Amino acid sequence: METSKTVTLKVIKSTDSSWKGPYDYVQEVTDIPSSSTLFDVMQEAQIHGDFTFQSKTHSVFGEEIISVLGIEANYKERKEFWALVDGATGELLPVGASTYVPKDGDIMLLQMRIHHPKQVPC
Ligand code: B12
Repeated sequence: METSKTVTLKVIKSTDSSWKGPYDYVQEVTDIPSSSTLFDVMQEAQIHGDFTFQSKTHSVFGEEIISVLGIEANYKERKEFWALVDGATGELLPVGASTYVPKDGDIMLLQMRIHHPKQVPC
């Protein structure tokens, strides 16, 4: 029997803000299967709330998040990317949205960040 979980999705649109907030958007996604990936959580949030996002599929790493709440990351000109962040620690998730499986009660932060080539994991 599969149990369910609750995951909170938070968004920070400005590259000037700390991962601790203030947040531009917060949504609790409840009653989803415990096997749900972050990508599943985001799709669910899109169905039940005002959350929107776009992604493209990479042949190896799965879904890459390219825009959130209508805002596209401009990597070419500004080295911006939509970072997938652990909302409890501020650390980047080690894998992409369609691979990462958040635990019950987790906070997942989507934060616009500037890419610094020496950071981990990329
Ligand atoms: C540079 C880089 C980035 C840059 C890409 C900039 C650009 N547009 O050129 C930026 C900073 C945007 C980036 C972001 C992320 N990355 Co990155 N990235 C890399 C790195 C170091 C090199 C990629 C590359 O240029 N390859 C050469 C080109 C010719 O091949 P390519 O397939 O066309 O490359 C594209 C993809 O790699 C894509 N891409 C980069 N990272 C990711 C991550 C995911 C999940 C997806 C779907 C696509 C993707 O961007 C490249 C250019 O379009 C790789 C390490 C590696 N060895 O591959 C990690 C790597 C691919 N990234 C990784 C991760 C985890 C991420 C993030 C999820 C981190 C995070 N927590 O936010 C985010 C993506 C978030 C999102 N929005 O979905 C992991 C993926 C692991 C996995 N099994 O899922 C890798 C393997 C690093 C690692 N060893 O952990 N990344």
